[in-house]
Amino acid sequence: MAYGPLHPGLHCRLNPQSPLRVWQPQAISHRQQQFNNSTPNNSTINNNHYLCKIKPHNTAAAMEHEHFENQEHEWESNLKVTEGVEGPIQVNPNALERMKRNQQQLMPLEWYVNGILKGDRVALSKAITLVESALPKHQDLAQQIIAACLPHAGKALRLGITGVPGAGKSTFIEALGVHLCNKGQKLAVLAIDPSSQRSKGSILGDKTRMETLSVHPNAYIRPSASAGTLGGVARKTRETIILCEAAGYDTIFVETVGVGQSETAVHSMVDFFLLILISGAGDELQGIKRGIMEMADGIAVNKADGDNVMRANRAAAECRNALHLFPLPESGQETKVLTCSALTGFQIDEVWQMVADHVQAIRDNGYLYKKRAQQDVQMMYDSMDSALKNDFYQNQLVADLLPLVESDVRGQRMSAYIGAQQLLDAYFNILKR
Ligand SMILES: Nc1nc2c(ncn2[C@@H]2O[C@H](COP(=O)(O)OP(=O)(O)O)[C@@H](O)[C@H]2O)c(=O)[nH]1
Ligand SMILES: [Mg+2]
Repeated sequence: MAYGPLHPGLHCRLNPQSPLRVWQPQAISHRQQQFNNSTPNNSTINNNHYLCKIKPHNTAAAMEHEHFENQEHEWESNLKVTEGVEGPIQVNPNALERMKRNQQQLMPLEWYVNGILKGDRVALSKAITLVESALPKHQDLAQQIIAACLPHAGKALRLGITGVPGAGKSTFIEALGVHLCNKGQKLAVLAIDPSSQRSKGSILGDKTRMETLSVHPNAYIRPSASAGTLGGVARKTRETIILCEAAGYDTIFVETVGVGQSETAVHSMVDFFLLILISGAGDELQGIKRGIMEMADGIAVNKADGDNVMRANRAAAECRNALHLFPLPESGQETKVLTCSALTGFQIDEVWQMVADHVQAIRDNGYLYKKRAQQDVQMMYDSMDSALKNDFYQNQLVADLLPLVESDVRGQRMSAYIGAQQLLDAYFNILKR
């Protein structure tokens, strides 16, 4: 039996499988107290994660302890756990069943379209659920709704917001969003999060950060689509933008929640791409990919409050210097850098002015239409890519062959290229038949 001296007078054996390897000092002293009060010789603590044995302090007891230690013992818990009592059911199971049935029940096309055009949130939410659904019959209906809504879409200002986790994106959205909604604008907040299948949509957690905004009558916050690949999520977010615009939302925010390529996806669906930065310990621009700086139409150095103001100003100056090295963006507009504080509201209005001025300028010089046309074409290619990929992977023969070929490639019995070619040949032969 292996003991480790984790605490004076306390020897402990950890279960090797246990994820819990850290002792909490209060817990130990409490248990030691328990031992001193109630157990003269030996005590074991077993909470399923670890087995622990407390060594007595006096010599006589210690000898007895040694003797005891040399014997094999069944360890028992001295933590008495009273079994819990199952609480009453919170929701009427019949009502839950009914709700599920209602959710799955499809309404006629006109119900969705008329509802959305009237700005009805229930119709909008249900239509977005169809857009996000993987069921073919839901997808069919969703596409019809989108087609009917398309002529009424396209009028909103679409703002993409990116930045490392913790930069203050959600707090910024709350501050700016409430400001805009109070001025009478209608705002929809969406998030793009390819990782949300695991995290179950982190914007849901953010809803608590957007406390005022989430209950504002002019705001509509929608957790991100949580299905599968980035391509799929991006397509669904684009389609959701169309529905929100048809429902009368004149400002759309899309927040990147996931990391990595989601920036590119958001960039491909918005009019203005705002990068939110925070000042670090000197090397402000370290770790920010040049590509993201190049994509940004404007940069806000957030958390310019308290004793962080100087650092934020310095970070903004460094950003401006770095941007001088980049060529002028295709929009013809220079990338501006401002400092702000989402927490105190400092310069939030100025950041919005920067966005509005930029969008007005590209509307005037015609770049906005070119950009949106490019984005639509990109959406077409993305849709084809994902449809082709789906068809390939859903093909039964491919599904049967794939594990065999993969195992051969993994075992170095076949080159990766030949493996791919064999699968593609099998698929193309079926198509030709
Ligand atoms: N001091 C200060 N803290 C901020 C500011 N904006 C956000 N925070 C804090 O930074 C943390 C992360 O903010 P959050 O909005 O969740 O960041 P996100 O991950 O980019 O969405 C929270 O604890 C916020 O309270 C700001 O302007 N100043
Ligand atoms: Mg957030």
